[in-house]
Amino acid sequence: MNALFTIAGHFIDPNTIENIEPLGNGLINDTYKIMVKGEDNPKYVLQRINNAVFTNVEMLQNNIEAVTGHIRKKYENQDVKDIHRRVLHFLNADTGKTYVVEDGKYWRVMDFIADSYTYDAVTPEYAYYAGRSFGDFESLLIDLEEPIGEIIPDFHNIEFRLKQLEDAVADDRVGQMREVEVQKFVDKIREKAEQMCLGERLYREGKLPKRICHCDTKVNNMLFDNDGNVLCIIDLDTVMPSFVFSDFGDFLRSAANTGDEDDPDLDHIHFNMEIYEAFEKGYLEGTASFLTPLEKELLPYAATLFPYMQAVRFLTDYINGNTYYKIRYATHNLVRARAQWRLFEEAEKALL
Ligand code: GN1
Ligand code: MG
Repeated sequence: MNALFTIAGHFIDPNTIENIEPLGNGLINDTYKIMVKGEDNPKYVLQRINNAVFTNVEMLQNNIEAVTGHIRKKYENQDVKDIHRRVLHFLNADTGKTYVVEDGKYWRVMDFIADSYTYDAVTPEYAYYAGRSFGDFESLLIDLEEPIGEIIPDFHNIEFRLKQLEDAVADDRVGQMREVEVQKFVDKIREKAEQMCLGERLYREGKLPKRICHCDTKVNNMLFDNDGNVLCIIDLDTVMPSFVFSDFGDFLRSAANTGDEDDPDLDHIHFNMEIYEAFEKGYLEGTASFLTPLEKELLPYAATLFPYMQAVRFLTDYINGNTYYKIRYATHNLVRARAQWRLFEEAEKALL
């Protein structure tokens, strides 16, 4: 714990810190809440940025500051109340930047938003608000002038993800390709590949735009208040130019799944159309000013693309020997991939 106090001390007076405790369940970064003396609620969030995943932390923080700054300015002009609860705010460190490097590890601190809640599952009503909020988020950023770097190149490019899978299969670093299930899994993925690469083809034909998207719209990346209103969009690391499919598809990948992302019991996994419809309604309202007919038409495709892509990514990591996602047991990525594949099949049944 002492090491964490020292790191936090670059951002705040270390003598005020009471305790630093783990927070949340992200698969990439490590997150903690900072309790300060004399206050019941946590006051700050301390986060270690996974710089194996986000290799350009300078660009990462520049992106986030551009995005939060732009949204904050708009809220100020609209006289929005409680702006500090609606947009993330990162603290400056004694280095003059919003991050510090200690022993090759990167850290940042943001304000904790008290009396806020995250959920791993939502009702249709909450899904509607979420759709509206992610739509508004894209809409707020539509006129952002500062350039936003592609922080993880080809992050949601399914052709690239399939190429990574093929490379993993060819390398077979840890011998997973001996498993018949894995071979068959790869074959099933290949059979659907052409169909799922539709978005990239349309992009090359100049028919599909990229917009500034959140790119990690899992249900638990949104804070709600006591009354179920959406407070704030969090986890802004992956904000970058992408197809709007990213935000639409990734939300439903988590929210419309009646099971868990890593559910070992595939019978739990169905695609909840009520959630889909509620989210779509909100999302179409939030994006009404800019979404093109083609983007709208392809929203069902987006909802199938994301479980497909996530199955590809989890399976690739499994074949590579689990170097990317945090795992809790040896076959965790395979279990996740199976669950995402089932969700893909269920989404296809429901939507296409
Ligand atoms: C990762 O960090 P977290 O858990 O919010 C991943 C997403 C995946 C997700 C799967 C940078 O997000 O792309 O969809 O896990 N983020 C990165 O749960 O790879
Ligand atoms: Mg997250």
